[in-house]
Amino acid sequence: MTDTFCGHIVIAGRPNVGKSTLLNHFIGTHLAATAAKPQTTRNRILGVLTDENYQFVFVDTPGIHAGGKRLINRILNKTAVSSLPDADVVLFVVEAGNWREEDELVLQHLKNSDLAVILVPNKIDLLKRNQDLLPFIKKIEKKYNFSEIIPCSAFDKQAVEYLLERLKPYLPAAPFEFSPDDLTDRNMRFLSAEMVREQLINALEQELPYALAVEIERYEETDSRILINAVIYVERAGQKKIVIGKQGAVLKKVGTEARKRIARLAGQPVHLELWVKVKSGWQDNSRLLQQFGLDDTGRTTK
Ligand SMILES: Nc1nc2c(ncn2[C@@H]2O[C@H](COP(=O)(O)OP(=O)(O)OP(=O)(O)O)[C@@H](O)[C@H]2O)c(=O)[nH]1
Ligand SMILES: [Mg+2]
Repeated sequence: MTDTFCGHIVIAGRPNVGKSTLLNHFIGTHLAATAAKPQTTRNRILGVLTDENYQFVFVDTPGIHAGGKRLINRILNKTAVSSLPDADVVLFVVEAGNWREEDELVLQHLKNSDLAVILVPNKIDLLKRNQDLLPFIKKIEKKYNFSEIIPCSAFDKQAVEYLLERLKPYLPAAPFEFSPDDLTDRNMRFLSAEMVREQLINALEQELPYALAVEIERYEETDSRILINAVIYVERAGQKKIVIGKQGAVLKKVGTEARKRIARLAGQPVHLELWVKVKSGWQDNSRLLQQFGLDDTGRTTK
């Protein structure tokens, strides 16, 4: 007999609904990259929260999407869908009041998997009128036998705590999978690359973020600080100019912000150097995708 409870909560949904933001608020740390543009998350990332005898293992996934024709799109979808069978419960995150075709696509995958699914209409703070929530839920609840429907705003501490409480019954009696101090399965190398990519997405115009990949070439811990060299890969020479910005202004801003975030995560000062290189067609090149931590089996490689 064990007196601990531990389970996997897979956070799934179309891009940009707030999955990674929810993960970060569940664990109380800015671990996963978030941005106001779709397809920010590219890998499966675990976020671990241990609360007395409960261990929640949250699984953040890329947004399931339609339309993208490149190899990277297939990999992102595969990574998300292949995470589902591991779930003790799925949080199906949607945007309150804004049901789209891609939500329907996610639902199809959930129907195929026959899992316990909690529907989470997120971003309720953005609803123009509170009374719009109920008709939205009424429309969606018929589509699947949802275990529960729990609307929330990822920025609302009370709502997030309430969700956590409601998740407890789904965690099976089991030994802890991680040490109670662990926050994630990912190492600082991976998280550093994500923090750089996040700042790039925030700094750049709509289309460019898709063309970016970040690789950590050097990660070295010295007595006084961590030394990191990161390479930003773009697809075309013109994009390199944009990433660098006038007199290096964009790159400088990205570097400053990313360095702060990495230092906060590592709890140590960081020296970060950024380089930009062109690798055309990397989004369709399985060798390069693998090099950047993505592979076409949907497995995460870094
Ligand atoms: N107003 C509001 N914005 C939110 C909420 N949750 C997330 N956001 C914002 O929505 C945007 C997308 O959030 P992400 O967490 O990156 O979304 P995601 O579902 O992980 O997106 P992908 O990784 O692209 O699939 C960000 O700008 C967030 O700040 C919320 O409850 N309310
Ligand atoms: Mg995300």
